Amino acid sequence: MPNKLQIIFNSSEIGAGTCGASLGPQAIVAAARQKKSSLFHTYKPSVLKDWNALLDQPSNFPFAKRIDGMVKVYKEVASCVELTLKENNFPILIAADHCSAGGTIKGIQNAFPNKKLGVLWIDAHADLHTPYTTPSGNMHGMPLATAIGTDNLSCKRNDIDTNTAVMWHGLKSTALLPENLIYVAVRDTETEEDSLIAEHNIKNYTVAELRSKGLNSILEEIKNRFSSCDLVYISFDVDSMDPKYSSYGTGTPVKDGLTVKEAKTLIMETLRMPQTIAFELVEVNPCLDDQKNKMAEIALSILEEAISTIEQK
Ligand SMILES: [Mn+2]
Repeated sequence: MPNKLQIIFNSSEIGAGTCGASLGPQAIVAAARQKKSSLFHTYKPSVLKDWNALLDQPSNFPFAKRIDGMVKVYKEVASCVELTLKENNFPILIAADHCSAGGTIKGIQNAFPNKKLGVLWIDAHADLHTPYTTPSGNMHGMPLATAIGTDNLSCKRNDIDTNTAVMWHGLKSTALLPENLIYVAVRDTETEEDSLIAEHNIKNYTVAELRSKGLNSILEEIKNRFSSCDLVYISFDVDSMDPKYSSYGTGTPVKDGLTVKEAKTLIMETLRMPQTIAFELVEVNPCLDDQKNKMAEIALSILEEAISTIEQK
């Protein structure tokens, strides 16, 4: 059982293609204040440094934009997560772009180098691109490639410069074995990612499978798949949810996603697993919201439920 919870705000958005996700954590704070919640008084967030000023100038690295800043972001996130876990506290990260998760996974590995990690990745996207395969150069599509330590050279489409190659190599680790990665709701992938998913036989619970088998049976399967893992980390991108049930307040919304209730059930039941030691929520972008601050309000309600679930562990 963890001693206590530690909320961590990471406002880095240098990995995203659309700006505004850096305002996500503060939009969630605004939603809490609006409903007179004292959540952020009870759990005072640690606020990480960001390198978002890099967005005010062109990037020199077209196939891994602002990777010079991303190296720093990974270190910042990893060291905070490592420290939080070593103090036997439960980290809850509220982050802007999903690249944050690459730092989180590194931090977990640094805290527990000999333990086997499982990752539940709830997202519309597979985030398995590398600088060698990316069509956009946006690094928020790459965190899982760094965590499993792949270049995916068999699908190479870009010739990258030496600086990018060296920095990319530094971000990679073997913190996560592909067989211990489970996707939920991934539905917007590119062929280079599909090839890695097939090569490593990575399981993706599609929204259709989840509805046909039922959430309870999917959760049983997830528990079985994680039974050989010592630790579990949940990485939740709000774009896993269908914009028609949530809102368009996220950088890359994709239709046909989860309902808010399905997302909550998946997260809460996985949080109840004894091995689960970290949770992250990412990609709330209030600049893009078509319904005032609705995505942040939904994120807040997920956060509140997650906290009460962890408190009961
Ligand atoms: Mn996503």
